[in-house]
Amino acid sequence: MTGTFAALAPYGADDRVIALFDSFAGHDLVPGRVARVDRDRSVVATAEGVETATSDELPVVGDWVGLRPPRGEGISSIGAILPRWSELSRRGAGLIPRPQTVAANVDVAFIVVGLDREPSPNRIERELVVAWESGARPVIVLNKSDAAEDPKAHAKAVRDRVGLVDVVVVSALTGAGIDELTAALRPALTAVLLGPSGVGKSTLVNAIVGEDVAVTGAVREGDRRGRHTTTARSLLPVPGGGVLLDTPGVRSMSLWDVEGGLALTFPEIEELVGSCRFADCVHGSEPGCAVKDAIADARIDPARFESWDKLQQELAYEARSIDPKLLAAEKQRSKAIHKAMRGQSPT
Ligand SMILES: Nc1nc2c(ncn2[C@@H]2O[C@H](COP(=O)(O)OP(=O)(O)OP(=O)(O)O)[C@@H](O)[C@H]2O)c(=O)[nH]1
Ligand SMILES: [Mg+2]
Ligand SMILES: [Zn+2]
Repeated sequence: MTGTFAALAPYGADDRVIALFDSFAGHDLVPGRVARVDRDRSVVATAEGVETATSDELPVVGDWVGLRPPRGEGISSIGAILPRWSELSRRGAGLIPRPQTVAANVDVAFIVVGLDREPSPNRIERELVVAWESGARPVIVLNKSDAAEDPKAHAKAVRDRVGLVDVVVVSALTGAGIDELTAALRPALTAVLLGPSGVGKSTLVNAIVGEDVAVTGAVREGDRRGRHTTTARSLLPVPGGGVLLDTPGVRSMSLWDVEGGLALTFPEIEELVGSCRFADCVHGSEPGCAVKDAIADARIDPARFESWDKLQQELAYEARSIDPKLLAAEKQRSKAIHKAMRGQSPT
């Protein structure tokens, strides 16, 4: 790798990125990667340094783009957003359901948990679903091991619950376990840090990078919640290789179109749903339910079933709110139920 792309190696340029530019960008465009988006301006890292650019179509952090240099005075504009190999999306805010992509071209998702509070397996599973759906490989990072009485017990409980996903126990404060995170990174690999405010995402970034590149903030005394210190998503090169994407903590990740992520997070359940006697089994009290049978034989953890069921219902709700046909079918069904119930009432 030489020239332009060698200079972009700290931001994750490698052979796959070169191939993308060869196939999808004109040679008059300057290669760069979006390090941050500020309203309608993008901060783009190029071989020459970091510059601000305008664009018609807004990219997201992590996008590889081709910049069109300014004519005369003014600033560059984004002439091409290259195809993405992974996309982290959620349901956008607002009444009308629509997806919002928040980051692109991420390879690993560090799902950060603070051990200064009781970890929530349901929350971890929700984040696993979003991570798997994006195309990134999830790693669960149990941070603040120094603040937990028995971090090993927490790790065991989480491992027992999530199955085959990697779980690492670290302390951004003391540095314990940080080498395991660094080992998960390598040149050209981009890792996003996900998790609620206050779990120590930015402190971890600083511990991995080896200097204070991200601003951190104390949690509230009472409930250990964070104060939303990080306000923008930004890419940060790691000196030993790899790129980190620090994100602002969100209270809860709203789901958008995550069937694939759900299947990868709960393979043992999704494997069985096709074997229920009724095709539309909701795994309640129907006879011949393969899922309920598996729970009865302890082949499925009931807590995981409950977590899966909740996420599944949330998805179905979203789907109904956008698909008029589904909505109509649901109305028909509840009408029929009401009618049947009226028939049974002892008036
Ligand atoms: N005891 C202990 N405290 C930690 C550790 N890591 C982070 N903290 C503290 O937790 C608080 C929150 O850390 P941040 O890194 O700002 O958390 P964040 O996840 O980036 O939060 P937002 O940016 O608000 O989403 C700070 O007071 C950190 O010093 C750790 O390993 N042990
Ligand atoms: Mg932060
Ligand atoms: Zn069933």
